[in-house]
Amino acid sequence: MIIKDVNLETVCGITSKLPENTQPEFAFAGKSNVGKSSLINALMNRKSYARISAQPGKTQTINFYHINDTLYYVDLPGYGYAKANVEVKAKWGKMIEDYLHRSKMLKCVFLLIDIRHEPSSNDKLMYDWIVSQGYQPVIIATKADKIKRSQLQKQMKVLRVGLDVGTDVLMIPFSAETKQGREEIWDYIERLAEA
Ligand SMILES: Nc1nc2c(ncn2[C@@H]2O[C@H](COP(=O)(O)OP(=O)(O)OP(=O)(O)O)[C@@H](O)[C@H]2O)c(=O)[nH]1
Ligand SMILES: [Mg+2]
Repeated sequence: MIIKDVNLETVCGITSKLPENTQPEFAFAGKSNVGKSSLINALMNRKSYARISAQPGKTQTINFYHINDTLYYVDLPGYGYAKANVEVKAKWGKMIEDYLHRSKMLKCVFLLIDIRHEPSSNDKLMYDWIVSQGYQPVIIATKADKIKRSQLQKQMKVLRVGLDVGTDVLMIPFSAETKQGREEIWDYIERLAEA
């Protein structure tokens, strides 16, 4: 995908109304700090257009990035951010649920899981919940640069077992450092956007 133009078009907080976009949307979900904003930056060919932080809980809104005036990347707030208070956490959860439930243009949800760790109960809940909303999530195994190449297959298996998904579910290892996996994700998005 050639990125000609990116524009943070809509930012939705807990009280904002969600946009009614008419072009395909691709959403990125996953726990706090897993690398959602970093992936979106890589997919936009921008270093830091989407805000990234070493501190979890950076993205606290739903951000719609308009790409080439043809499709949207949707950066979701991370779940399981321990420091947020219960009320805030519940509101973020509701916001993500509302979005997945209501979007008419959502083509695919990418669920990001850190390649180094066994999926948490929240990851599993999120996976099952996305499925229950009628979407088949694509798993992105993030931070692939943090493990040895020789460990890659083994760690992918750990994610599959943890989420209880077979090899029929697409899982793409990705690194924002090396950009491993970026082309594959772009190709996938392009294909769905045109479909
Ligand atoms: N080594 C390495 N670090 C990464 C990678 N992706 C993200 N990080 C780091 O992980 C931290 C969190 O990245 P973000 O992209 O902000 O994560 P997020 O999922 O958007 O987090 P929230 O907005 O809090 O939900 C930052 O310090 C990033 O630099 C990766 O592929 N490799
Ligand atoms: Mg973020």
